[in-house]
Amino acid sequence: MCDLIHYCLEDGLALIGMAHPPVNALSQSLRAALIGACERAAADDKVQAIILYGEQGLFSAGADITEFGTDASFSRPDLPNTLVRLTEIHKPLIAAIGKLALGGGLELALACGYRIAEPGTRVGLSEINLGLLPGAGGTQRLPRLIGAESTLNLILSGEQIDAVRARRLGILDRIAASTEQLLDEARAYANELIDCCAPARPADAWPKPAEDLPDDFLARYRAEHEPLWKSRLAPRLVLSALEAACLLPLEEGLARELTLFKHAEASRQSKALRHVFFAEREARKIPGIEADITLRKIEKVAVIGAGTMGGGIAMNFVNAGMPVALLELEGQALDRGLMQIRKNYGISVKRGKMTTDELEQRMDLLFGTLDYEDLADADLVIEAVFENLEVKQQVFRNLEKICKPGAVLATNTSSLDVDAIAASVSRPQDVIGLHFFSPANVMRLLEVVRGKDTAPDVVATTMMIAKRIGKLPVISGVCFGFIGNRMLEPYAREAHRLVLEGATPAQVDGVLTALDLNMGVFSMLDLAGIDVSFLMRDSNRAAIAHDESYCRLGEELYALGRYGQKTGRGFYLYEGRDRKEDYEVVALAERLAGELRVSRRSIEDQEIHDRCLFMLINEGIQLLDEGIALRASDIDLVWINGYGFPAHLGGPMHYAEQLGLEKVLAGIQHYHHALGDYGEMWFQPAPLLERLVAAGKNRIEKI
Ligand code: T1G
Repeated sequence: MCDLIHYCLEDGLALIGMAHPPVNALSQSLRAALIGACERAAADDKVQAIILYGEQGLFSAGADITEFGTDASFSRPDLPNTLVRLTEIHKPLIAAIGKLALGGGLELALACGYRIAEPGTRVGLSEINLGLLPGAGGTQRLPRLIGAESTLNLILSGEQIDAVRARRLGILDRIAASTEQLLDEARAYANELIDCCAPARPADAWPKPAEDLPDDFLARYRAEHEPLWKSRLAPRLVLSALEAACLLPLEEGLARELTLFKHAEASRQSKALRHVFFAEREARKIPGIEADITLRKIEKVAVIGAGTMGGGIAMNFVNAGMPVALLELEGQALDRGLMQIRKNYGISVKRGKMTTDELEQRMDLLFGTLDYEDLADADLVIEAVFENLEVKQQVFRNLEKICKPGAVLATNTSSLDVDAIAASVSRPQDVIGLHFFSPANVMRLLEVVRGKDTAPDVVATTMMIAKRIGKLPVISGVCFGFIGNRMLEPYAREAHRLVLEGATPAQVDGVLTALDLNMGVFSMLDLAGIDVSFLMRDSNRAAIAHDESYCRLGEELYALGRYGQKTGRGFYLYEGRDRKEDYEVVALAERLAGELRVSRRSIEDQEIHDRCLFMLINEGIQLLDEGIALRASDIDLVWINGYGFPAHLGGPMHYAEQLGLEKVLAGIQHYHHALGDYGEMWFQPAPLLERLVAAGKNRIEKI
């Protein structure tokens, strides 16, 4: 038997172990080996039952994603037909599931007649996260096992569920006592099935998957959920596949599923989401830093500042089971911070996501203090104090006196110069930027800002700890705004300038949300606070090239005390959670345009799209050229996970490649000439963009 499959015959049982590390991705070679082994077992009279398991423990993470979009995806034996064949084997086939069965991995287990899993197993049909739908029987077999509604919820969530819930739903027949006992219990299960002459496959638990549902269930489901799907294709295809499961015989349903899957696989949205999947894994790899570099031990964490950011940052580590010392200067501020953390966890308890015991266990990991001395044994210290360079430098000078050698000293600054902060201590090699996005305990993105002196092991250690606390770390070099906020500047500049030129905030935001961005520029600024963006720009005036032609609108609103949602008025009017256009803002824009001699006109949506997006893209390409961002896909991850850019567009860089770099450059050149002095000043194509187009390239990379 080839090395992808371990085949063992013992006491009438064929044990077939999949050995295709790291995740038993069901590539063509593994499919061929698997079907060969199963056919061998089916044909062997000495074999009375078959057990399928993951040789290294993990069962399977599904189809091989690298095959999608290539001929290998459906190269024989393709997965759908492989699984049909497994269902035809006339002997009990038991899936012994270790660790994970995702996507095609779970479909493989569903093609088996019986399923037993180890206690820590997680299963799911996660194809939706790749812009796909289950394409090897999941949309047809699972409804016949657990019903249409449970299947729909599981597929559309794309989530992994634990073994207990999977057992309760009926996906698993049994849960082994432990990981170590999984195979033994699978053997015992197989022998029980043999002894009681169990059928190769039990009868469908739900022969009519929707028999307990109203006739209009799917129509109502679509009507209720479609607005949330925005322009996403995959959820709509999933619904069509479930409809087939409810209305058609299995064989016809499988054919329908295959048609829908191929449509999804060929879609731009799935290509974009597959790009994002691999981008997230690529982001962990830092050129010049060996994957096996010795990391610093991080067991004790300290956070300085118990405000919104500091509290959120502390929660990340507490959630990962790590003790955190939370330092404040005043008792009241510390108490407020600890109370807010407790309140945040209390919301999770109310939502049933946490028990009160778990809340107390987490709070017990928090140690509030007013004394820097209590930070002496911390392995990692993160400051989240007021966004002012001098204040932060003083904090680091204090840390230098207190912290043990080798402690990592991190700043949560969102835009200040990390090198200037590092220069305030004599151990700059221990200093790094960890830019959390607010709310820090929710947002996945973490910009890891590498100073010029930051030690490689400090970079590698923080990348590891980021993953440990469930963050998506993206490396950035030091510049104003790092990657995300640096790109936000020109993107927001165009939005502001367009309002001076005749658009309204709602029109600009409408164009951006029509592209499926979570929020437009102005609703985002109202949420973050016009005061916050004003103070950030005010404290960095030298760092941001700007002219008042677009800053004045925000500055006037700031001066009027209109900070956005927090004051009920910003670019919009807020009544509770309702957001309304405010014609005073339009009148203000008209006045400012007069003062600044900006001519006003009716503006097409396409111009709004092109000016905002092309300037966003241009800045990203410039960041790549400067070496601030390591790769274009990192930039995509920042904007998807930090700014709500739709993942099904792949991020601004991937989107630019889909639009065509030539078109982006032509658009920038057009506005360079079409907008007078303003255009000449701001619509400067990034040299790398010009070089890529001149070289006939449409893939954004440094040349
Ligand atoms: N195919 C190919 N490579 C995969 C893979 C997959 N399914 N899953 C992981 N890898 C690679 C990954 O790129 C990385 O490679 C290495 O394995 C370790 O992964 C027909 C159509 C399983 C939870 O969506 O969610 O089945 O960077 O770094 O953090 O209906 O990987 O080391 O070179 O992520 O421990 C459905 C996707 C596919 C699961 C492990 N399956 N994978 O996370 O390690 S579509 C999925 C994951 C499908 C069928 C449909 C995670 C993980 P490298 P990792 P991890």
